[in-house]
Amino acid sequence: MSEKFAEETQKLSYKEFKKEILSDYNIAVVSRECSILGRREVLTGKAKFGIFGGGKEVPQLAMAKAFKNGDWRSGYYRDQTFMMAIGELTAEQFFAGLYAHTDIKAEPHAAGRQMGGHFMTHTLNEDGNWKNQLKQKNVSADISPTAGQMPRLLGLAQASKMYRNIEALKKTNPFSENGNEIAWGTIGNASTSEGHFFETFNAAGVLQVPMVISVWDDEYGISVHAKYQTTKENISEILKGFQRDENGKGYEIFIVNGWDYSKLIDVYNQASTVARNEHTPVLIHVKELTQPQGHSTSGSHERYKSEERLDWEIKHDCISKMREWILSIFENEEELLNIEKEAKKEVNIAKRTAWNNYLHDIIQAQKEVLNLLEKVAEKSENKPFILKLKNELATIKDPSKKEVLSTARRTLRYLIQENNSEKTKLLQWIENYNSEQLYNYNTHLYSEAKNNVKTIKEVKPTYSENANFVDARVVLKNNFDSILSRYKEVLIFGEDVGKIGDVNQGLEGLQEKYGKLRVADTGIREASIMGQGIGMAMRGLRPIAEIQYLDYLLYGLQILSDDLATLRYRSVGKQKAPLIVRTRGHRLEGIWHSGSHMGAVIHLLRGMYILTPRNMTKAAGFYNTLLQSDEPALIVENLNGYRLKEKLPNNIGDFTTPIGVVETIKKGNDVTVVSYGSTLKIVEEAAKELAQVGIDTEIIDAQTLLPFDLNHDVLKSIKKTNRLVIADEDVPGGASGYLLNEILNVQNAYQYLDSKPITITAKSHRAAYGTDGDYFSKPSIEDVFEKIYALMHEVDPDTYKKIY
Ligand SMILES: Cc1ncc(C[n+]2csc(CCOP(=O)(O)OP(=O)(O)O)c2C)c(N)n1
Ligand SMILES: [Mg+2]
Repeated sequence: MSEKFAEETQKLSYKEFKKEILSDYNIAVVSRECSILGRREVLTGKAKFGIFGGGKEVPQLAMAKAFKNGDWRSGYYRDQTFMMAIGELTAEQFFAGLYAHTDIKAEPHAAGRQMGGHFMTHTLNEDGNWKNQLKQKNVSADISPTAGQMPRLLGLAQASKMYRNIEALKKTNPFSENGNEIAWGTIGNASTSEGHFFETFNAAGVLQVPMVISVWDDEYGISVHAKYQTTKENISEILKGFQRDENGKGYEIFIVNGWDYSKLIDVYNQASTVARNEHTPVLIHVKELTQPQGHSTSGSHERYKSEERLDWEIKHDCISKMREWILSIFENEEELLNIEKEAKKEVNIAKRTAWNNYLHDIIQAQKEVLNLLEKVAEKSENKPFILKLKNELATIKDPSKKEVLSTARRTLRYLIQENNSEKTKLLQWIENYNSEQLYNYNTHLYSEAKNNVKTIKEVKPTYSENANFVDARVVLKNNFDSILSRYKEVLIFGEDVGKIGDVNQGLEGLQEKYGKLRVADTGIREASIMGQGIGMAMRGLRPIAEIQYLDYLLYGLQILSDDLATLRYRSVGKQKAPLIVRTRGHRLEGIWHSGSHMGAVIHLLRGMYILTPRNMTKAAGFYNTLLQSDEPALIVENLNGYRLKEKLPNNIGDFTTPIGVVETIKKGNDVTVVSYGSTLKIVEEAAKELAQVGIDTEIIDAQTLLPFDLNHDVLKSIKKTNRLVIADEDVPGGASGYLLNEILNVQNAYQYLDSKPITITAKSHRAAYGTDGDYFSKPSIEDVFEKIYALMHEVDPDTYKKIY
């Protein structure tokens, strides 16, 4: 027994001490039994896929002991024991997750939306408002991409720093008590090879935030040994330079074997103290862990581990080692045998109960369909065919929803010619069942709460009679000033955001005014800037995280796509992260400062709002709208718009730009032109020239790509003009392809078109540098003029004679 542990335990009575250890042992054994039976359930076909925490039980018991209410975990799929130890996972829930039970009461971790092993706790009430995070243990919803949990971890930890150090945030709140909360990260040894790990690790060292990262080291990443993963096969060894010392702040680094229960408890205690009190980040390298069942149910580890390694794993199994240790102290095997026997029983019962609960409603649905089929068959000319379907369904012992519903739907084909009350009942049943499943599988991509973004009313900018025209960046700057003074939880950060107030001075002077924490420079590390935003937004703050140029969003795009954009959906509306991502893009110079890859962005970021303001007043209005609600969004400002003149509104901070609403910026009768962002200026110029030859365009600013035109105003315009042109700077078929689909298929505008709809886009390659590079890469005024003119030539060749 280690010294510290002995000291701790002296405070407990012998009885309590023993009780706690045996209770821990019980959790470990229950967890292991879940893994063993879980694998069997998959291999016998009752569940689709299994990834379990076998071999990593003991360190998780220690982590759970140090984990306090208000703390956060951002981890990965091996942490079932930790979840059990903090009281947030029962064996029954474990199996409900494995079977994908869609009732969130039975399966609180994802209501079946995520594969087992992906956990969360609920941070939102039914109405979408925050719960008190200080009264619970908080687990941010897991994702599968390796190291994808790291960027968010940084933000979760940084929130504590903000709450501790920003005066205005110190008031009582449901997120933090003086920044005492730790963000605990877990990651597999192999996943530390990912850039996200190193980037986050460095950033947390710079920021000095209360973050404790545990590396569960089992020497493998699926079949690939550490020698292919990690320099020197040792992550703590190569991270030694991060150790804090007399030369500067850094990390506290611990190394401990994963089977050493008492040492682990010491280490986690120390880590907790350092991180909580000093806000120093900590690495705990937990070595000598195993994977007794292999990586997942898709393979077996005998394929890639040597006999010798397999033998070593048996000897170093953390539960066996813990058992040896307990016996060396208490010398009573009887108790342990009893715990093991009871655990087997308990898990078996939990498994059966979860299965029966999961099946209950499906079997009920099966019965209903069998009944309905029996009745429709009676009256149908196709009786034998329907009865065949019915009998097939009846023989399925453990039906899936798919089997039940598809039988019902296929039956309808035999009833096409018939009309009777039994058929109506079957139709009704299908409709009801579909809408129930719609809730189970298709809701919560965006907020469904009362204050969702779409409900925020438009407030137009207003102007004094003698309003000044100013550089457009001043509109933004004044608006950010107003935002920072109104919303104490707003934090703005990114590369060059602090000292110089961003590369276009949209935040000029605001760091001086609001301090280095609220308007902050960051390192060049887009993924973890996004992570800072996600994590802090999960803890009640309102981060505005800047990506310097739209082109560099790609570095942060994975985490936005996999983590932020899926958060509401994967948590079934039980978690949110209302992060605003600010960037600037479209037209300027060269391959990496002219990006307008909006098609790529909108398809990867469903779950966020994608806003493309045509000027800075519109952009400012979007920030104001978003802050009145709680949904994540990306705002793309126009890179070439900051120095253009805009009139300075006199209701800065109050005006809003509505989301999902287009704006007609020029009325016309001949052709509807839909565009957005920088391209609008080109379109407007072309429209003037087209007017000179008698072509009357109607120009519509899409304003928001996600969502697009909820009121179907474009359709109304097309009903008048019967012609459609979409113009943007993305690649052919990019965002223009998306808009075309929205307009033709969602709004059903195809039926009002008298001409082929056309798109005017940039070339497929990226924009070449310089004025001429731009001219030959992106749509020009001449391109827009000529394409629209050619369209009108086709309509009326006599009036609009060929140019070429
Ligand atoms: C980005 C990404 N690449 C690949 C995978 C597939 N994958 C899942 S787990 C895993 C190995 C992870 O090993 P390690 O981090 O050591 O964790 P362990 O499973 O050993 O606990 C891989 C390659 C993934 N989920 N995400
Ligand atoms: Mg591993």
